Amino acid sequence: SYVPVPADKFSFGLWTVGWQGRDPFGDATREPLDPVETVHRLAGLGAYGVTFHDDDLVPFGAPERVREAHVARFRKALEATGMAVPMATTNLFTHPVFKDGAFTANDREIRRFALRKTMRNIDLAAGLGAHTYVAWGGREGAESGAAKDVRAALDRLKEAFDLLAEYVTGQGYDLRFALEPKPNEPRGDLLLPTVGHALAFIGRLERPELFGVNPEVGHEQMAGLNYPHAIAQAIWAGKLFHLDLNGQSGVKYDQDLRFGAGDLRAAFWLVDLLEQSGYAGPRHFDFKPPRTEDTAGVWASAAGCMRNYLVLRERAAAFRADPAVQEALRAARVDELSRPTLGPQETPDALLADRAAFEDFDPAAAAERGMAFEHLDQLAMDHLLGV
Ligand code: 3MF
Ligand code: MG
Ligand code: MG
Ligand code: MG
Repeated sequence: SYVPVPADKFSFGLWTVGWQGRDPFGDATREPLDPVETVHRLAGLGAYGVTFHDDDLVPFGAPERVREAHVARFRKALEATGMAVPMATTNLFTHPVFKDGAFTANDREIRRFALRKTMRNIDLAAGLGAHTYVAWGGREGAESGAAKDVRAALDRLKEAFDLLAEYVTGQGYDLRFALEPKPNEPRGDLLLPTVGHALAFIGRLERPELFGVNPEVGHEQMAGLNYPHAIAQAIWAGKLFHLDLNGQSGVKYDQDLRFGAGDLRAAFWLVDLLEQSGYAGPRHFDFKPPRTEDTAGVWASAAGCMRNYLVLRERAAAFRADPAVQEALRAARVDELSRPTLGPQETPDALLADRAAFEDFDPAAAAERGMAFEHLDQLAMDHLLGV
């Protein structure tokens, strides 16, 4: 059966099921959703956690007393359902003040406001037990060339994250940051457009150990990139702190389809990778139930995200357990790649002295050996299709 349980570690953003369907061409098609109802509904569906932007929980600019009341209701719902808050994040993109970005806005006052808004929600996140703080750039980017000095913007981005890391450390919070790359939308070009850009940026921060990535399926695919490969490199670098699961059909606008929709084969390889890698973090959905859906459709869409993950998890496990697959993997020499290319302590001189590696090596004969990848991939396809 594909019934999710909290041990599966599925989580959802309040803004996902709460999306009212407003897009650049049309108004909202659904009423606002009360975060308290969301917590209860998601718990009923078998999720373990819920995540939020500050403004998802408390309307922007609400006075302190109102803020406290919203947080108290939310906390009560968490306690009543046993739902966790594994992650929180800041909305630095909806209010018009952020029209030119937040940490990299040209306007210095806006940058300082953005930092304070973030620190305020970090306090709340830590208080609710979150261990990950996600930072998606939102509107950090540009539409035109001279308007944004990208090198200065990266200096300011580093300055912001160094400050936030110092703050979290000083407060003694058990919280790490996960940067979320995205190539474009809402700006024409965004800073830190891919997982690779984000990993390179993290290496320049003062406390890189506090920073990892939060890659989103659709964001990498919008750039035509291979999401499982991005996740594999993030894992390899020890930087997969969190992730955003959803669906996307190729290079186009950010679709945020439910997980499993769009590129199904990428979803299969992703689940295969996550389950094999020992990734123990949340399986977090950042999707949007299409604006065609009513309330029932919203919850059907959320349930579909989890169901598809569980189906794919089962299919991937069956693929790995199949003796025909294991034989095909050997025929494809996949295991050979795990063997170091050099012998233990082999020096450049030792490699130069090895005639088998070059002088006596027959490239033509090696080139003739087929790789048998097609047979292997067809077995994967059969497992994925359940035949
Ligand atoms: C935008 C996103 C964001 C981020 C979120 C940080 C609104 O395309 O993916 O969702 O995920 O702001 O968690
Ligand atoms: Mg997104
Ligand atoms: Mg998206
Ligand atoms: Mg996202």
